[in-house]
Amino acid sequence: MGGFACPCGSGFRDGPDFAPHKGHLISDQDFEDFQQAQQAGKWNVAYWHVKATVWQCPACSRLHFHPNRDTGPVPTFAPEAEAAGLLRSVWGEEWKRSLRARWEDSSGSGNVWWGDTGTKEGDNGFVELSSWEDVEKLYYEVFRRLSGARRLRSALLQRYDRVDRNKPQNLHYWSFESAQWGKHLLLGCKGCGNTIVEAAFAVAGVPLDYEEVDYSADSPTRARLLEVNPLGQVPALVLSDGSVLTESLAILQYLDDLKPNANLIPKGDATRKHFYRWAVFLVAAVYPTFTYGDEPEKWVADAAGAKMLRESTDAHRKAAWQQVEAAAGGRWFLGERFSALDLYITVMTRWRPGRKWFEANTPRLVAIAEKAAAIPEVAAVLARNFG
Ligand SMILES: N[C@@H](CCC(=O)N[C@@H](CS)C(=O)NCC(=O)O)C(=O)O
Repeated sequence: MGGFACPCGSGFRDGPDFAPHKGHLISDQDFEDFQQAQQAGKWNVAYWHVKATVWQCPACSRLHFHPNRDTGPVPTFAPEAEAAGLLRSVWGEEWKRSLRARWEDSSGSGNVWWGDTGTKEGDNGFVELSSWEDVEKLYYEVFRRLSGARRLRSALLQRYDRVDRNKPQNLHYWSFESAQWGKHLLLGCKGCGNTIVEAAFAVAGVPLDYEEVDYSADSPTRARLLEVNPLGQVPALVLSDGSVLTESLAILQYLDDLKPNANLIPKGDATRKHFYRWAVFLVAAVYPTFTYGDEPEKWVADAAGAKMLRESTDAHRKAAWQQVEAAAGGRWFLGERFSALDLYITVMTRWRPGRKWFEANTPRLVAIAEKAAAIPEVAAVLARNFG
């Protein structure tokens, strides 16, 4: 939709983004379908329920009603009384705005925009800039002002570097939904795999509620754990919408999506593939040695078989750790950069076969674990779990 010729004689444009003279109508009969699709994150389906897009002529307040599924002529409705601003947000000036900033190394240009990009009054803006420092400075200035006043919906700072002009680095991302972080609930048991997740949330600065459960067969909290994770394992994370995430790596990936700047998972460089290789190795090769070795009698009927299973999983674990040791890059597992792998190592080297064995056989992993344990946020989590 480009421009409108209003019967009043004036013309106006469809845009710009978040124009205060543009709105959407949904039939009450479709409203719950719309909400349901939205909550499921199916934005295309949700938009399908928008019955019409409506524009209000800024000169005469006439409404131009454009049914979304009908290409016929646009009906217009003239008000009988003063009717300016009908399509503005119900929150008035307090509406939650988007903030976006982008910079392109190749063209040496960038811009920052927030709110209604076409309106100069109020806290809205579109500013073109010719230095990266200015883009970054203005972005954070507006970010602090709008988020402080609770008038921000989402914010994104992107830089298109010369290496890959089409793929921006997302340098800062924030959303209103992810700001409601207090609602994450982690089910875990002291010193178990949830410690890795707790440490990652602490490093990312995302608050976490915690519920202690015991996964053993006769425990009074097992029923509660099974309700959340039918596999009976921790960590299990309950999100604010009630949905559940299990599997430590899936949880870390989710957290990394929420807080990309926490640098838990490398993005856009060569270490990313090594991160995934060794993270999956830890959860798929090392972790199961505990699943089948912790209580071998769960898996094998006779005592001799159970003893053998315990011994063979212990031996297999040691061999797997030697491979991890051989691949350790230096300061951190991936070399110069910290990642969530260092948190896995920090926690898992506190499990069997015990610290002494790790010190004797995997000194590089122990050094990484000690360095990570000195990060104050990690230290607090370790003290709670192993102290
Ligand atoms: N692949 C899972 C493994 C989780 C796991 O094995 N957790 C242990 C505690 S550290 C557990 O719940 N064990 C009880 C069981 O497997 O029944 C992950 O990465 O989160």
